[in-house]
Order: sequence, then structure tokens, then C-alpha cells
Amino acid sequence: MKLGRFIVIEGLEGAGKSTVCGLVATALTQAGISEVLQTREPGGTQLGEQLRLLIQQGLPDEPLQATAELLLLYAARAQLVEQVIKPALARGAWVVGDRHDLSTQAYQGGGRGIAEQVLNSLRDAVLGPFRPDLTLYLDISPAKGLQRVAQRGSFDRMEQESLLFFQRVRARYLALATDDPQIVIVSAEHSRAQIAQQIQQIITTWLSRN
Ligand code: Z5A
Repeated sequence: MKLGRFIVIEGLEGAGKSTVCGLVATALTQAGISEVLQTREPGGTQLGEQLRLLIQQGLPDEPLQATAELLLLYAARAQLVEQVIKPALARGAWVVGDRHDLSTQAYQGGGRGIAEQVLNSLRDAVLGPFRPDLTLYLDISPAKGLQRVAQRGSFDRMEQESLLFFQRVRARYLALATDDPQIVIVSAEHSRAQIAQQIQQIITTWLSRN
């Protein structure tokens, strides 16, 4: 039985997901929720962190095929959901996830062009009916997001994709978010202070209704 809630933060690189995960966790703690756990995907377990490295760095002499990448992401997700997220929710903890399944729909579906039917079958096989209670999609233009990330100095395998790739990812995010009442779209191009205020408002309103 699920006692806690699962809130996911999504968006392109540089959208501010890690920053917002921290803001959401703080807002929940201030609202009196005693245990708040933060996760990230791919990652969050021993297996997931190893797969994260593989997905981000690739292999030296062999391109990672799109379907192989998809299966690695789901292997990491299966391990995280079963080993960390579901047990946490069952004991009453709230979980704030830096990315979850919507990333796969956007990057592997919109970006890589894997058919929706394939993604949906895999999602249903791995996750069954398990879904987040709330998703905040931080919307940013790919150029602006990559500009923020560039300040870190180096790009990982995915960040080296073309601007067109990220435009397709963003378009898929927006299409999915517009269709789903449990996804809230937040413009991520405002200042940190404006975003912090907006996140606080969204969480306060959502808590009062749920
Ligand atoms: N991936 C996938 O393809 N399919 C999947 O199913 C999943 C993932 C789950 C790893 O993701 C990669 O895996 C990712 C997608 C793929 N590919 N890429 N590339 P990740 O989440 O670990 O990496 P990321 O998306 O690249 O995260 P990030 O670059 O760390 O960005 P972020 O978490 O959204 O932002 P941040 O760290 O909070 O902020 C980035 C910088 O911007 C930082 O310097 C901040 O100080 C700054 N920032 C934040 N907010 C602002 C505002 N409001 N104004 C100005 N500057 C700001």
C-alpha cells in the first residue's frame, strides 16, 4: 500500500531540475512531511549509477544503439522503483524524483524516434500502473538550457546531440504535458527567485487539494 507521494521534476538539460528538486523537498519538509527522499534517473541504486555512467559516457569503440539505450534506462528504472521508491512510499516517505518515465517518452520517443507503441509496452511491462502523483515539467529552449550547461565546461554523450534533437525532445515534452492534467508546465527561463516563488505556490496549492 502506498502512503507517501511521488513528485517528479522533468525538463531539458540546464532547465534547473536539480535546483527545483531541492526547492520541492524543502517545501514539503516545511509543510510537515517528516521523510522526503530525493532520487535521480538514471541512478539512485548501485546498478542505476553504473548504468548512468555507461549511458552518459558511452563506450569507446562502439555506438550505443537506441534500443540498447532504452533497455539500459529501463533496467535502471526497474531497480530504482522496486528497491527504493516503492518501499519509501509504502513507509510513508515522499519521494522527489529528478527525472522519471516522461524523460524516456521525450528523449527516446521524441529525440531518438522510437515508436510510442514500443515505449508504452515496455513501460507497462516494467512499471505496470505505477505513475507519479505530480510532475513539474520545467520548460526551457534547448539553446538556453545548453548555454547554462556549457558553463560547467564539458558535454556528456547526450548533451552532444544536435539542437534539432533537443527541439524534438522539447516538442514531445510539451505535447505530453499538455495532454496530462497531472503534469504542470513551469517556464524555466525566469530568474531563480521567480522560479522558487512559483514552485512554492504550486506545491502549496497542490498539497491543499491532495
Ligand atoms: N535520459 C534519457 O535520455 N532518458 C531517460 O529516460 C532519462 C534520462 C531518465 C542524464 O540526465 C541524461 O539522461 C540526460 C537525459 C538522459 N541527458 N542529457 N544530456 P541528468 O538529469 O542527470 O542531466 P541533465 O538533464 O543534463 O541535468 P543538468 O544538466 O544537471 O540540469 P538540471 O538538473 O536541469 O539543472 P541544474 O543542475 O539545476 O542547473 C543547471 C545550471 O543552471 C546550474 O549552473 C544552475 O546554477 C543554473 N540554473 C538553474 N536555474 C537557473 C535559473 N533560473 N537561471 C539561471 N541559471 C540557473
